Amino acid sequence: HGLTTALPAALDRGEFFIEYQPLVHLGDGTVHGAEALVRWLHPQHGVLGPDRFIPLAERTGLIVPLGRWVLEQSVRQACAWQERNGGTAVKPLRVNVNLSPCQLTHPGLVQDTVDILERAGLEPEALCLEVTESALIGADDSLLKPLRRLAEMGVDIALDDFGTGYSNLANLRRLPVSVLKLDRSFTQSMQRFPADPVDLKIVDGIVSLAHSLNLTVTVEGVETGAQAEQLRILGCDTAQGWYYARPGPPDRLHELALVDA
Ligand code: G
Ligand code: G
Ligand code: MN
Ligand code: NA
Repeated sequence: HGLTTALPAALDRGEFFIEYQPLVHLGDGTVHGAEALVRWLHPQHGVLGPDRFIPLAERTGLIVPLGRWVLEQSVRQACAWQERNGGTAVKPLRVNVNLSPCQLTHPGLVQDTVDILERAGLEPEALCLEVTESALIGADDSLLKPLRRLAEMGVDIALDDFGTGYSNLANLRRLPVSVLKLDRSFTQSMQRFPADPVDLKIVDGIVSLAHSLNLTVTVEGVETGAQAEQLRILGCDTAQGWYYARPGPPDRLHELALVDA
């Protein structure tokens, strides 16, 4: 109601902003890139998280222009990081952007993405698009085709929230994904040291399968060093969570990356 009617004007008025949460390599702790997470600075209600307005934006169709805006900002930000890091030993920083199911079915997705990358001058390999597992459940070829085209260009496709309910491991081989993002619930079960042996086996199995399919594994929601260590031993590749950093302004990522250099 109130928020829904205010949404379109909010985009025009520039009330949305993006925080970035770092992704680090579990092996050496260096920064790999960051996930873009959109927020709404509402004039009356203050900062609203995506859970408060993304569902409304999806229902009203605003998610298409909003998602395009998030993608453009994030791609430009990745370029800015790379330029500021030019000449240092830091590997090019990458950016992850969430796509909602409505954006997947929108016919402009591939061309918009190509245009945004070209305008900014960012190599496609520096972009990762995150799609939830549930969005691809039972996906037919028309839905997978744009993702496949983006993957062929070099864009990484990540399966977000992997392992939350619908997991169909056999389905993985027909999806054009290159990254599995293990859901936070797996990380939470690594809280105790040693973790529950069954949970360890499940994560171990997922990581082995992912690697045998040439997928990299990112873990979400890492809050302690013990979790990071167990997930590193299990072979997970990259990690994200409050243990490393909360979502924050773009300049913080640049500082973290330089500290690692
Ligand atoms: O950090 P946080 O509470 O902001 O994220 C909550 C959820 O909102 C995450 O699951 C994330 O996937 C989703 N989200 C954040 N930014 C975007 C966005 O730009 N587009 C879409 N579709 N989802 C987003
Ligand atoms: O895309 P996705 O659903 O994964 O969005 C990440 C969500 O998880 C955001 O809401 C973000 O604020 C939250 N988050 C990120 N790191 C942590 C963490 O270490 N612990 C917990 N509990 N939540 C986290
Ligand atoms: Mn995500
Ligand atoms: Na997620």
